Amino acid sequence: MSQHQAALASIPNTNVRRWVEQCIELCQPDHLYVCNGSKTEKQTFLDEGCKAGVFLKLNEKKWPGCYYHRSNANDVARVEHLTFICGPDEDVAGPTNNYWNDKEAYAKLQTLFSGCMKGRTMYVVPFVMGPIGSPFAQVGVEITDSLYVAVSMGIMTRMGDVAWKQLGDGEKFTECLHSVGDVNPERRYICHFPYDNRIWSFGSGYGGNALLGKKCLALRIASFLGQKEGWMAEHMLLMGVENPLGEKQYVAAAFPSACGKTNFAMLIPPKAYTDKGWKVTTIGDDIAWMWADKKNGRLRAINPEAGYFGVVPGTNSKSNPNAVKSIRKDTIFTNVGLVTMDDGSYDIWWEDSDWVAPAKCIAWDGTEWTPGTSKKAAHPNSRFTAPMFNNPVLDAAADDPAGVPISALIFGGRRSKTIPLVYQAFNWMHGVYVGAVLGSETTAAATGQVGVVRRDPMAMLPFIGYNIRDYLVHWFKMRKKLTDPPRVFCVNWFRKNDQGKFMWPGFGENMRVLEWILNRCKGQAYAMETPLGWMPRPEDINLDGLPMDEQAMRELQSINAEDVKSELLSQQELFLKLGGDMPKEMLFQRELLISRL
Ligand code: OXD
Ligand code: MN
Repeated sequence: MSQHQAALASIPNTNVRRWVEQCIELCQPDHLYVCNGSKTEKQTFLDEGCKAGVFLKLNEKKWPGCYYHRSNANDVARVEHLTFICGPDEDVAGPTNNYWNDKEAYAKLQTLFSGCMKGRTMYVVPFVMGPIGSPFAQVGVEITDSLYVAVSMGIMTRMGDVAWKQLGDGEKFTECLHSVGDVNPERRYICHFPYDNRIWSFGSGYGGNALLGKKCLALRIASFLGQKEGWMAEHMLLMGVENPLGEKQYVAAAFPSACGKTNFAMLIPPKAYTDKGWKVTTIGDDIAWMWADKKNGRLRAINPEAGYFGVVPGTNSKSNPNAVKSIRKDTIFTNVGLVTMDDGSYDIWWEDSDWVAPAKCIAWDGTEWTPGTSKKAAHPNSRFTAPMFNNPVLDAAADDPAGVPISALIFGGRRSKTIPLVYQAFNWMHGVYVGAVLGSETTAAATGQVGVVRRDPMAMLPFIGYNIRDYLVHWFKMRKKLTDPPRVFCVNWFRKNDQGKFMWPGFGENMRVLEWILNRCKGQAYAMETPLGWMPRPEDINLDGLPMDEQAMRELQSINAEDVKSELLSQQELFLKLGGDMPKEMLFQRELLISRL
């Protein structure tokens, strides 16, 4: 116990110390280690991890400071069916979350955590979500028995002694208790206790279930706190766009999974734009915390994270050159293909990378892979964990505690029909409706049924940490605080023509749409009124250098009244789910849309 006592004494905050003592009693670890976040500590973790088989060091020349990790083959993704919102009554979870009575959840998980760290080390990982010193930064402390989690939290958050400074002798920190247990899906639970500012996660070592600062704290718990305290935690990327005059505007955008959020956040404008001096910079690629600026009534935002946890397959110099540069050093690769080089060192490979396939490699599930094998070398959800400071286009304000002012909010989904390339909502209240009914088509990777439109309100469906009724009301109510609200837009990069071909080139060319959006925010671009919202005429989007004419643009922007009526019917799914709990503003907005049609 004396080893524990010495480590405990290094925790400066008495509230944290008391809680760690309780967790020691429950989990009974052999060793206790309190992380300080230093470089030496990180290297020690990586070296220990290599000895223990948790990490493999990659070839230092090709991948400096990079490591390979493979998770259990049964543990490669978020598990929504095992993710719970817990509280004294069901209302806190609402119709879109799994609910578990808090007393029952605590009782069940206590039996699982009991003695689960015997023979293991308990890592105490203090961290800050948000730039240090920001009034919106939140402190969390994760207790975990996974070295992989401790190292990854060091990349994804501001981790270590900085958190003790941010917390001082305060009481407000999120208690995050995690154990990989025996990595058994039968004993896997991701539980959130929003009333207790607490997360208990058992049985998984996968990022979204185990790096508790990310989806669990920065979205589920934070969205609950935000509703109580009058701010917002959203599943949004944040980017800056500077025009040739040196004027900078910031944009927040929500897209459901598999719609290219990381690509958009690191977009490289077409040459015609960069030649003129346009620049795009990244603040964040996944999560935004936003509030109303008391001084001017505008929306401001920070990215609570410090790293990128991105999908690897498909990352290449065409799809996302800045991501390729961001992952070339100090990155952890999880569940990609593992290649042994001639000198015995290790390389990695993934589908749709910049490299030709190796003659053979070890696939994500640990079996041998050769080209032509029907399975993938890299799991479709294999991930990179990279520090945001690696990003060559990181925005100068990415670490600014004051955050950045948001000019535009963009919602987008994957829709092969019906939804035009871009339109602007009439106002904030209409924009909330547009975001709330956001839909996206399922892809082959995700389910057997391709092309089914799923409603994913604000791209937050799996991440709203409380009742969706109160969440939507909170969005509407934010209007009162925002005397100068951002303009709200809907985009669809994925519309197809009758031959099944994408009508818009996407990727860097999305800059052309962004230009119109940002000019609208400054009152400097034309738009026509349509039943859906304000839309650019074909000549209002810069098509210079694109093999696309105004007629093609007209088709891309066309609205078919019958299709929009079917869309309205399909939105019914969401209205039925909420039933009598649907906020009345949503019903008003739907009536307005019907009357415009
Ligand atoms: C993510 C997700 O991992 O949205 O960011 O699933
Ligand atoms: Mn995400």
